Amino acid sequence: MSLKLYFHPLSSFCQKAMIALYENDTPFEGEIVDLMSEEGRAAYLKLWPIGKMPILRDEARNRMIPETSIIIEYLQRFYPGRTVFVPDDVEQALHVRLRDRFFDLYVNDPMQKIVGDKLRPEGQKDPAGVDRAKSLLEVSYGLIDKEMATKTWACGEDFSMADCAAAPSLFYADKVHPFRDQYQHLTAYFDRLLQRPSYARALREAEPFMKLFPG
Ligand SMILES: N[C@@H](CCC(=O)N[C@@H](CS)C(=O)NCC(=O)O)C(=O)O
Repeated sequence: MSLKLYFHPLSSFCQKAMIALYENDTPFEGEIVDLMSEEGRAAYLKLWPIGKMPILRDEARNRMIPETSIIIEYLQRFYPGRTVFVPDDVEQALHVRLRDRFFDLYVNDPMQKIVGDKLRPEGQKDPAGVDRAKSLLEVSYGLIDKEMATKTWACGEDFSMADCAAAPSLFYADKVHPFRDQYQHLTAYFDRLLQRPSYARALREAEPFMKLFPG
């Protein structure tokens, strides 16, 4: 098999890449990375010294691809399928990339800040940083809610890379700073994401690890 994904099923960014792979039934081998163990981390740092998951190895093309948005664009280009993650049309493509960045930077990142803080030992917590992250999530929720009043998926009628970014980030964001009930269109969108078979599968595979999620 040409493609190997180094990942952890619980990780939101790894789920983003898995959704893209599952959308098009792209064959790949998964290797679970344990960044919590010293050995696992050291081995992973040899592959990608930045130490962020996931990373995609393409044996056929002798490439290592980090960064989920680049992984998805790579899949689109070299392993295309029925779901088109980034449209050919230049303006539509920019819109998808913007929405993808939005979910990564303004939902996933603040969510990770809050989760990361829960894992910090007493005395090393950052309440001001957590407050900032929650404020940012509020702004993001409001913007997504408005946006989703007229759309099925993040960029319109077609599922795209932006939806791959949205599903896992919203799932965990709702756990640490709930949006359900307060944001009607966002909630309806999130419910559609939960029904999407590619994400439902990623979520099912994360289930056995969910007890590791703090809080
Ligand atoms: N910009 C990166 C972010 C990846 C990322 O933050 N991954 C998290 C897991 S969800 C991670 O590896 N965290 C481990 C760490 O920071 O030590 C991407 O899109 O791939």
